[in-house]
Amino acid sequence: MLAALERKVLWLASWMIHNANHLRENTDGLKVGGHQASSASLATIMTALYFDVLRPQDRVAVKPHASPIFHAIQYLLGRQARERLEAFRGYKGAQSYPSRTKDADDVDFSTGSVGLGVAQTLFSSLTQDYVRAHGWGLDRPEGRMVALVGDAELDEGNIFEALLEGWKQGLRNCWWIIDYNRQSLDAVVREGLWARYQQLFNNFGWNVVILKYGSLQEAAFKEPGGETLRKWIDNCPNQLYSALVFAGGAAWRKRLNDEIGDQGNVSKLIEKRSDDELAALMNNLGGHDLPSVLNAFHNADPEKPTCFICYTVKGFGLPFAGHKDNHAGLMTPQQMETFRQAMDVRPGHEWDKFEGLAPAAQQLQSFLDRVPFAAAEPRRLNAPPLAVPESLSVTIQPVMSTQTGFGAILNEIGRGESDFARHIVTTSPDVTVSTNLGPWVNRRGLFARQAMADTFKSERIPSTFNWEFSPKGQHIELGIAEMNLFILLSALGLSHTINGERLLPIGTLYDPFIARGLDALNYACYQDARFMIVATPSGITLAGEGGAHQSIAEPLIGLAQDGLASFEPAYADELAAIMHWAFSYMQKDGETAPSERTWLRDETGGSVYLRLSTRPIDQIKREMTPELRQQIVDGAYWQRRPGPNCQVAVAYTGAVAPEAIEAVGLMAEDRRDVGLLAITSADRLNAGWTAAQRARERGLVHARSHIERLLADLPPHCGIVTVLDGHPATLAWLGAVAGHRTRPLGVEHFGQTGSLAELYRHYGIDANAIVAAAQAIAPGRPIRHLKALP
Ligand SMILES: Cc1ncc(C[n+]2csc(CCOP(=O)(O)OP(=O)(O)O)c2C)c(N)n1
Ligand SMILES: [Mg+2]
Repeated sequence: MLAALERKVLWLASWMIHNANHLRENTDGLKVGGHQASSASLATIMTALYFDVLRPQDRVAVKPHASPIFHAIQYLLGRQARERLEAFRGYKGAQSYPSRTKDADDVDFSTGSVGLGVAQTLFSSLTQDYVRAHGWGLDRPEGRMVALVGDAELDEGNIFEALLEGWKQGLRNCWWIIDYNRQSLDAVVREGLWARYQQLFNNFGWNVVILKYGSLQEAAFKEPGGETLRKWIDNCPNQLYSALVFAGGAAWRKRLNDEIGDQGNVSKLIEKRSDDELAALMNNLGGHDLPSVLNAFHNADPEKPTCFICYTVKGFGLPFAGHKDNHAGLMTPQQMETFRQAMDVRPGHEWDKFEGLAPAAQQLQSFLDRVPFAAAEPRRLNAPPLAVPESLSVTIQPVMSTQTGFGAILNEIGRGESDFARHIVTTSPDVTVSTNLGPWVNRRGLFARQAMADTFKSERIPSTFNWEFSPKGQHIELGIAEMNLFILLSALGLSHTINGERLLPIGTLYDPFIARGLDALNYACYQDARFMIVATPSGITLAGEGGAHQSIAEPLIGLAQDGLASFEPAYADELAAIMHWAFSYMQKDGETAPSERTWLRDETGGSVYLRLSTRPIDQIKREMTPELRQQIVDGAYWQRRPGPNCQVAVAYTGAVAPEAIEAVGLMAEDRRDVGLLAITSADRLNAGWTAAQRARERGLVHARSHIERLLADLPPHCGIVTVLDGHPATLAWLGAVAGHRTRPLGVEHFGQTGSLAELYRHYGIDANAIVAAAQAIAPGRPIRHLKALP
């Protein structure tokens, strides 16, 4: 039965690709892409997994190019529509690479950027352990987190970073199945890679299972002369093996005869097989042998992570099997026709599920109906939102930084025993203390499956921080790798759909190092994982630390990254309002229609990025009215409303608030009614503005976004000076909203060490630079307090 399904899966995947209209054309005008070969090498393994081995609670990251095989399997299981397969790689069709958010057929983990899906399974397994250690979801069976990994995928460094972390955290229930087809995109891989992998995985505490020979080969090795054949196979270089797979039976015969053919027994072994039989024998690698594959999977130990190195042939069963140029290769119409005949598929019956298979349709269907993986509905779980407290309390010191505010807010949350507090999980790549998570960790402890005492504490050596690990801890301490931070956040942030238990994950790191994990952050957002990142310190405000630690481009990342609402507050009360909103926003999963007030799609929810600073600044004594709170969350408010005679306004973000305020003061005598706009989220302002414009273009003439309403207070001839400690383009677009002349100030060049005042002056974001810019765009009488610029 499985063999028939394997055949069908290979056919459907090949047909799907052949049929797709959206493939690139190469320079000769031939269609390429679709990755028929790359998919085919996993046909056997995925047949075994999905139709036999997997259980509904298991979760799989399928390597990007095996997407057609995955969709074909889902189709056979009745979970994918034929129309989507017909539209593979097309609009609203099955996606080129499995996508949790864009595919309709229950993709567990998206893949595409190689290496990330693999690491996601490891962190998902740790997340499952975290959830269960906290006593949640114990009525459900434990799932195995499985990655189907291309062998060239293991070149990605993030995999090794994850391996190290998995070893530290006592990883279990995780399988990495390596499709060892010894081919990457361009070429054939180096000899003997498997041995490096084996050592490496063993070193990190994994079991390693090598599936090299199929059962046909094992049987042949037992024949007289079989050992010689085995030795020949073992010594055959990857390139040659691939080339012979491509060339077929006659070529195998010639080569084997040339090299080992004069050795009596082995000659007989070769002679007694036809060309086709010989090719079948030589292609019968472990990863294409159902009995070997099933046996290996069924005997894996859940208590240890397991790496299966499965020898396969790229393009197995297809005419270009083994050819090193096959990566994007597509079967020609003639080859497809031959393949169709070989598969016994009649024209017009290409999509029929049981066409050309030996077992009766009824038998096949009743087998499919009983497949364990497809037994429970639905596999994708959910958890109700956790109630967020009315407000987050924080004692505002007269002078404080947003980073201190963050530590204080979490410390307050940490005092409580609410469900909300219990579901927060924090994590940081070795910057827990320096990002102010210390007080929270002191209260809630570090997580480990096995308790570990803080030796400093037990030895009674005074220390500010209590570093005790237990299964109840709520902080996951990571090594420095930022990739791991974001993939862990991705796993924690999907816990509600994978474990049926919602977590509120918060990750902290230094702002510039977002770039180090950026692809993983993008990946986490693409999967719609829900988390909060708190990035601090940021910008040249970090003066003394120098250019390597001073972020410039991150505000633009915040603006552009889909799935991530970005904020950069200046004051602690703003931060409390934003975090309060964020905890609800992270849990939303509603309508896609935008709000008619802001044109933001807040009901769909998302993740949140807070760019914070270590700079202590004077706080404003004020009441947090509901209106102010709303505006802070919407992205901006007039800190000083522009008067009717206003000629210039200053719009600032974040830590440069004191410079903006000072500049407004310096100008007051010479420019009337100067406005001061506090921008807490350039991202949300920009998104609302774009959406409102689109709505108007569609005929909703009254659509107005928050920034449009705010700037309506500003006379048209006014100039706007924008300023932030980050790239000036972040706010430069404000001028386009209502056509105000705008001068954007910010940091464009690498930072350096110096005092705050020196750096702000050097990069042109101090009060004097703001005044100079104001004078230039809002001419009038000279501003008396303006000094010559350096
Ligand atoms: C981060 C990233 N870089 C590059 C690519 C382009 N790419 C897709 S698959 C691939 C290599 C495929 O080799 P392997 O993992 O061995 O898979 P196979 O095709 O052999 O099954 C490359 C370089 C990618 N998808 N992601
Ligand atoms: Mg490969």
